[in-house]
Amino acid sequence: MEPSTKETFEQQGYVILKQLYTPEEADALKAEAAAIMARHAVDKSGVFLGLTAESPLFKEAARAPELARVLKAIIGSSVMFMNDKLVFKNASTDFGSPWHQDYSYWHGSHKLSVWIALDDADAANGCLRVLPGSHVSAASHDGEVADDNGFIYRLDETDIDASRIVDFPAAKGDAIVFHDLLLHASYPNRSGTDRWALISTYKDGTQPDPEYGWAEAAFELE
Ligand SMILES: O=C(O)CCC(=O)C(=O)O
Repeated sequence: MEPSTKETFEQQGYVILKQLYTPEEADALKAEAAAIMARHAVDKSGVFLGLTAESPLFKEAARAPELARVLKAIIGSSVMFMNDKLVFKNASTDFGSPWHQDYSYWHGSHKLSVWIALDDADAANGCLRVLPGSHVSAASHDGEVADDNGFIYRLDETDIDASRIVDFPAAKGDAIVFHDLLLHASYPNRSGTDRWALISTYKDGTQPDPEYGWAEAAFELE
């Protein structure tokens, strides 16, 4: 028998959703993100937080029926959207994100992130990389932080067993839902063109947490 979505998630720490959005929907989200960012000063970190807070299109995407179905299968019936961010790599912001667990950034209850390709992504332009099964324990994040690229919590590359890494080459619209202890990173973008991704974070609405200032647009999925 095929493992269920929840079983796969529990074993690997992630599940892949091919074409969660159509290429046209991914293009529309990218255009909307570009318009939002044009209204703001955007720094070189390659991260812009809070798209759903500004855009009904992003709110619609955050509660897409297929996504809600998968999140409820993993989390249970009370699923809270917390916030989203655009992680944009381009010709000038081209560094690979270092290995890390998102849990380091928020603590509290465990959360799920959904990384969604807004451009086709592969090893040449910075696709996501994950370490299956690494979500079962918290790792020590004592990597060197001297490059000014954000990601204050990170592991040294040498702490990662390279033989276990799985790359996630994605067509735009593909998504990966992952546990906040799953170790992940991305390749540098050596292509000179865009590699934009949307990352949305969700939690079990029944679990207590501190007030998170970053979760300004939180809402419960229907
Ligand atoms: O798309 C990427 O480069 C990964 C970004 C990431 O892991 C994060 O922002 O937590």
